[in-house]
Amino acid sequence: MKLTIVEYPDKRLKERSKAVEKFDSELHRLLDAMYDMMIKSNGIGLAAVQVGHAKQVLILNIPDDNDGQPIDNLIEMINPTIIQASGETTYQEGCLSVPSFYEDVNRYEKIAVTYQDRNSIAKTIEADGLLSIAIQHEIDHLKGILFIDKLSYSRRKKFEKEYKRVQKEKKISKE
Ligand code: QAP
Ligand code: CO
Repeated sequence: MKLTIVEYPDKRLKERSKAVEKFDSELHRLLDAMYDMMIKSNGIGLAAVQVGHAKQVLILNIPDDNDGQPIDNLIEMINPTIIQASGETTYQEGCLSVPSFYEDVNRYEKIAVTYQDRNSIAKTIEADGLLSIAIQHEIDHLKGILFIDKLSYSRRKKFEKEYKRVQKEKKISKE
């Protein structure tokens, strides 16, 4: 399966992803291809809508303290729902669909999430720290929300200006 990253301002990123009903080999192929794409792109999280599949599928691979990114840390979530949330935290987020831009975003500190794994087995996970932030970021993708949608009006304006400038530079350097 060949995948490409959908980048802002592509309208497909605003789509609401649909619940997965079939836990078949096609879903497994999508998950495997998403993992390859995420690692190749130096990402720690990826939602299916970011590779053009508006399905409630996301993967996470948070690095360890010693900076490695072991596959043991891979979490695959199908049809996730946040069932508990508490506290507040701020983190400078980025996104593979909004390349080269990072900005502070407020999130819940701790969450509990129910989801299904690739074999449709129901799971519950409690998360804090970077994993909690990453899950919230990826679940937002399933609702068509990007981290830049959560910025204040003035920071969003600053983003639009800077992003357009960088996109223009990228275009010129390709010519
Ligand atoms: C979502 O983001 C996330 O701009 C995952 O040039 C963000 O993997 C989770 C990336 C913040 C937790 C905290 C971004 C790679 C990767 C870029 C990513 C880039 C190269 C972003
Ligand atoms: Co993202």
